[in-house]
Amino acid sequence: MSASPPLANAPSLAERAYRIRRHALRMGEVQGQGYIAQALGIADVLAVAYFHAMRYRPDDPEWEGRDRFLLSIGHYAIALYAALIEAGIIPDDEIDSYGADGSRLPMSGMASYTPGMEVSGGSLGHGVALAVGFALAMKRKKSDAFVYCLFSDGECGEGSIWEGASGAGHYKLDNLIGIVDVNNQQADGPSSEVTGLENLADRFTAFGWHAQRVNGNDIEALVAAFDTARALTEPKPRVIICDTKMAKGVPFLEERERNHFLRVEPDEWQKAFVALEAGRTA
Ligand SMILES: Cc1ncc(C[n+]2csc(CCOP(=O)(O)OP(=O)(O)O)c2C)c(N)n1
Ligand SMILES: [Mg+2]
Repeated sequence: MSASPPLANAPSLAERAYRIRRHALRMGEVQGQGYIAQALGIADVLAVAYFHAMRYRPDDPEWEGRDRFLLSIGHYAIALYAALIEAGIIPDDEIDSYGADGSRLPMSGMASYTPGMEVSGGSLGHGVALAVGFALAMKRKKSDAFVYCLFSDGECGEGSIWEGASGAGHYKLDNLIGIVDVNNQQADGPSSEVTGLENLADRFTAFGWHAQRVNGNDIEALVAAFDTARALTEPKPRVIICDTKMAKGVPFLEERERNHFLRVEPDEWQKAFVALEAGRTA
């Protein structure tokens, strides 16, 4: 099974990642603060997922044959909205409504509000178990679609993640691809200090998964990892553990410590857009 071939003159994955970051910054500016550093950090992963790996129809987000993308970390909604805007599933002009009453873009992911948002989030720890249910259902329907689930390093401190991981291994869910964002940050400080990140890949292998660990800000490495995960014939769920840098692409924000919930002052936004543009490679 392969994703659609790239169109001639289609933007490069690096350009997609740049645009995803820019959409996220624009949403961040609407509220002046938020989970902006996470969105900048995960943009390369989302670019490869949405513009290299996944099958979907932008004009028909409910298309039955689509790959499912489950966002376990509801606070990363800003990142997924940015990818969905870039994918043409959400119109660009909704950015100004981000976080407002009645908006389709609430600050935490809500499945019933937003096209392309498969599950609601907010309470951490549920995505992997939900993905197990989705993956089992897809198998029953004889679908060849994949179920992707994005969760986070801090979230791996939730026991329910490992209950889900155990179930996925038990049912040999080879249609499930987990993606872990390891930015070594969570609400209370570095994840390596707060809940520990030791032997993360080994933990998944012990539960019967195929595990890869990659630089989540290296597009080529991500393409190879997604290709491997999709092409594998072993009857196992797969996980791609992605080491990312918070606020990637905006150096003065990358340097900020404790950027779990980032406040950017009104006079800093222009500087952020300029810094992002300066690093544009495509
Ligand atoms: C069950 C649950 N416990 C606590 C929280 C509060 N909370 C919101 S984000 C977060 C940090 C989670 O870690 P991670 O996603 O790695 O943080 P980030 O990388 O975004 O800084 C916490 C504890 C929550 N949303 N749900
Ligand atoms: Mg984290």
